[in-house]
Amino acid sequence: MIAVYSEAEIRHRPEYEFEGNGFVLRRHPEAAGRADAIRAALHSELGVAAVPPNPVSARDLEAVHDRDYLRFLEEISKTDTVVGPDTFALRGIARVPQNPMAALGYYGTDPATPIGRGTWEPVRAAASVAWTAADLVAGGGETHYAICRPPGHHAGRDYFGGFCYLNNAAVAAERLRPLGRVAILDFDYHHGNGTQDIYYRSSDVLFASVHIDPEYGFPHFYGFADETGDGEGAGFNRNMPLPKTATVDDYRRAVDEVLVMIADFAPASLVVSVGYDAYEGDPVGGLCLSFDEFQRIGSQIRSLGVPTVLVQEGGYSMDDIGRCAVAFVSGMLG
Ligand code: OKP
Ligand code: ZN
Repeated sequence: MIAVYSEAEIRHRPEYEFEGNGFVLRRHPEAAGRADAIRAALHSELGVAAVPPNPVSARDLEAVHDRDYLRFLEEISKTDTVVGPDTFALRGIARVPQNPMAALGYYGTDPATPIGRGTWEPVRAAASVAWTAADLVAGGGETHYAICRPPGHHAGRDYFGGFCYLNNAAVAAERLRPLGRVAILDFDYHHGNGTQDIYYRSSDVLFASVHIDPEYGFPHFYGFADETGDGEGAGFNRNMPLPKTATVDDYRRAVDEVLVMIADFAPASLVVSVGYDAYEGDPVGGLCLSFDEFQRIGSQIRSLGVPTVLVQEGGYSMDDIGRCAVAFVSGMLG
């Protein structure tokens, strides 16, 4: 296994997120050092070495994202002050404001996802990391780890939100798609609404996710069990929402079920949106998963026997994400 990691990722430094409960700003949990903590732990504990990415092309980004959205992100990232949406377009508003401060509320889903000078470079670096790891998997049929930061699974074709700007998992999936059917397994604590949305009408890319019940947790409006795909994609989307009180057995049952579905789908390759925020000690999520449970999930995924790109999403315990990653990867390596 090779880890792909870019030193540019650390230059994304969101300072605050808006918390509705209390109407206050609080310290942003998507800490700059997250990816490097994972890189360092994988290297020192498991001897997994990290390589830098090759830059993702505009064409490969446009396979996932809307061109105007990409242009908007790149331009607004040049701003000197940190900016974010404060007025949101609801229910299918079609007109994109000319004023970039207003357009933020068209393209953004929440005030937890700030943009400032230098956002574009690290965000693009994370997409490059995902693309490069997928390229290595495509070339060698092995499993590799894209240590992406910021995460990507809440970003859609033309929107950012939930700490995400570009959908790294979809960038990886697009690199693998020409080789045959792609399954995406998302076990981040939060539902991967952006990834679901990108592939909702596709039958050659299966999206399956285990996550907190959206009634209780972000992204609130997506991730319910009755979202099963649309048109040609009907039957190729699977959501397993779990209550906050879910036990390890509940979690295992949900994972078992999506793994059966993925095995039946017989994908040529697999993308895993890896989140460590269902870890019992996570400050943002915090479900019931221990280190051992991450290892177990890793070995279950390994037993699918499919070449896999691991794409980093959430996980916010700076004390423990390294250990979560080591446990998960030791399961993946067998
Ligand atoms: C990103 B990933 C604050 C709500 C905003 C956003 C969570 C984004 C998680 N009350 N929370 O899936 O780990
Ligand atoms: Zn998450």
